[in-house]
Amino acid sequence: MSASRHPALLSADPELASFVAAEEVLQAQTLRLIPSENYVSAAVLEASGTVLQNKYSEGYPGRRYYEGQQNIDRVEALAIERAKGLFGVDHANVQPYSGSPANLAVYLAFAKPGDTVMGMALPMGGHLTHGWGVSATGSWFRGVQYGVRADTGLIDYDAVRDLALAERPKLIFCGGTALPRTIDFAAFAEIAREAGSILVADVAHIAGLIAGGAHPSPADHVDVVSTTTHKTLRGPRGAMLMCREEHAKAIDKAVFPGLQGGPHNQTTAGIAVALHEAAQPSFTAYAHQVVANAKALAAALLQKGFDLVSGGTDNHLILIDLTGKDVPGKIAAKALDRAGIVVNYNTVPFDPRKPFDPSGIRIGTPSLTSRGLSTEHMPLVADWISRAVDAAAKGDEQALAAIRAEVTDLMAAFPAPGLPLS
Ligand code: DSN
Repeated sequence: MSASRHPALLSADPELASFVAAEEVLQAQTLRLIPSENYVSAAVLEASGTVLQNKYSEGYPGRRYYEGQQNIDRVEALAIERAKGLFGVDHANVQPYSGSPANLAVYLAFAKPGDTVMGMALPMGGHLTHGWGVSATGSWFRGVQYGVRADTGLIDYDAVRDLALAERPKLIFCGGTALPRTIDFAAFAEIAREAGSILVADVAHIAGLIAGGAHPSPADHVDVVSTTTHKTLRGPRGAMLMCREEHAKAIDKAVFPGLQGGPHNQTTAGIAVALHEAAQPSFTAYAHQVVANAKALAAALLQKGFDLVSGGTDNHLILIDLTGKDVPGKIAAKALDRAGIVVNYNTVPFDPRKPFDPSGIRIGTPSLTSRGLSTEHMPLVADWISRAVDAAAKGDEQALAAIRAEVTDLMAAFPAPGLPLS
């Protein structure tokens, strides 16, 4: 960070400013492969740090509990209209603070404590808030969970249907955090209809791909679409709930006053900008490039002898099963970090190891695609990952340092959106 980038911060709080500056350098110099992260544009960054921060706005546009909302109403209404247009939905609520509160609002709208709810098990690729035991959603509700087939790593829709018909859950969640394959929303809709359940598509990971036409849309199939705004969608840290008109009141009431207080207006503004950006042809190209890069990276990793859950990817995400490499996920992830490649360790389906020390690593291509890397670079990325995992097995810190130098070199040629340094 230069003094001119955040001069007021630098002068008021040099210590904190130095942490931000260090993070800017880290984000510029490293190859960021965490599939739920991205780089927002300078415009999104600016919109997220405005005087909109100074307002309290409990309520909704035109129906607030505070005066002085002339401009805030316009900001929120714009974000809502853009969300509806981009995702083809009747209604959008842009106030959820993030993905977990958004999902909790769905429970509040449609279920009572103790009701049965159904989602994908966390170790199979689901999300905590889909009824997993350690989450409030799994202790206040009775969570029943589906998974993937051991032989294919794919969702077994017949098993999902059998479980849904046996349990008749109030809510069924589809989507998750470690799913490398296309979600068949129509199949889930048929199952939910038979079981009499409300169907929720949690598309947090793939919202940008949906917006860009690189993944089928759930809009015509599900009751509620829940998404964060900061992953492939490339907005600020926030969330949205979208639904058909018939559910609009229940959703709005659940978000406010059911669960939250005043919306974070500065975030709403950043979401509005991100939605505008996501409606441009360049974003369609971006979304397709994310998938093309992930497929090319998966192919290159397979060539290097890696075992990938489900054998590859249809989207932005790849789940590497390191069982055959004799390097567990956490050791590999930490070695990759030292090599300048940022990933997260992750459970793989039927993982014999514990979640805090699992067998896999999860990677994805949203961030590197935002920097302009393309399919031609993916063999090199796979080579770095392979060399780093080998180095981790041997404890070869010199090899990791050599990879880090190569990574820093390449990243310098691909400036990151929103960052001054590269
Ligand atoms: N933490 C998010 C992810 O990394 O996928 C899910 O909430």
